[in-house]
Amino acid sequence: MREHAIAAIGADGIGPEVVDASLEVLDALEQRAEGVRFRVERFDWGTDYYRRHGKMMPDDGLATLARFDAILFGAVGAPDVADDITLWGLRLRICQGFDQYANVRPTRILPGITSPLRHCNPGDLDWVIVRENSEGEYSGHGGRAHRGHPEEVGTEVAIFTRAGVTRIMRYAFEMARSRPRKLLTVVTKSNAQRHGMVMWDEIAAEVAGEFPDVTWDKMLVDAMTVRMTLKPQSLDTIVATNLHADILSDLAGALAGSLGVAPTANINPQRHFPSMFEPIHGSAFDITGKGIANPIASFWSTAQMLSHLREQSSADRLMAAIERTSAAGVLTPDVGGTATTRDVTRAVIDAIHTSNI
Ligand code: GGG
Repeated sequence: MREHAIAAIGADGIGPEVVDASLEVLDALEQRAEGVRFRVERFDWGTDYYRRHGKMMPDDGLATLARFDAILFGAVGAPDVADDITLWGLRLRICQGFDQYANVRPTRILPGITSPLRHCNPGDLDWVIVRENSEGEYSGHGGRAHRGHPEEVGTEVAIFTRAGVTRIMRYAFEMARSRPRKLLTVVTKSNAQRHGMVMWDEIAAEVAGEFPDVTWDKMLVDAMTVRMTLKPQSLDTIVATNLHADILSDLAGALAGSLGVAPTANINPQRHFPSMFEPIHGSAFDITGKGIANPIASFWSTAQMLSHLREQSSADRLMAAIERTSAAGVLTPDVGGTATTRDVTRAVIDAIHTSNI
């Protein structure tokens, strides 16, 4: 029996709704697979926890999570608590504490879902964005002085290290090499940011020497938004800094139909720590509790988790079930349908039970 310990943290807004749906799906996958068991433990950390305890998770939260094989996460953010507290107190604390330096964001137009791009066929948009997930603009360095005075100053320092840039470039080139087109675009802003970003470009060129079979090019982040919109088929694997990739992947999700279908994996490639899987979207307070959150991003993230746990046949079965459900038009309102979270979850579970994969 292969047993995997999964920590489930729904956290805020629609996070618990989509994580609960994913756990039902995981249960169905366990029933279909031979010799696999998912031992799930739920944690009530997040903004409600913060309101009760003054912190987003307990002080020994990372030590608790370290005992698990993977983390399934929902979303953070609440209207009445500052976003930097909720983000740094939970999601970034886990990403940085567990050195999950590679954030992997696949984007595809699923069958039955329409891209807002005119003339864009499903095969024209098939990308993986690799987001540097441990440093850069999210290093947390900077400060404030002379608060409230006219001469107040605030600094936000982006830190790029040779070690950090080299490892994410290697990860991205490996990812590009594993895909049929072997094509990588390195996103930069080295025309205006002339220190860290110039080093980023230099290291990209150095690492490229280790991957002669991968074709690569370089794009300024502003021009990249244009290329993603007008020539989506010219892209395949993309690597960008923490902030650039955060922005570009929201655009990617929208171009694929909705952020409601956009998954992400926060990976510690060395497996020294558990990796974390979550939808790209945030807590979406405007639709919380209405039962219409799109669970597909969380399901797809669950498929990423299964691949990471080396349960590839369950991952394939889940992706096939998601595609069968979207192709059949069982879609939530964000992608033009009238289905509820429950309807989509039931359809995916049915597809898991009846598939021949
Ligand atoms: N599930 C993703 C999530 O909760 N994101 C909240 C957020 O504000 N993220 C900002 C960021 O990752 O840069």
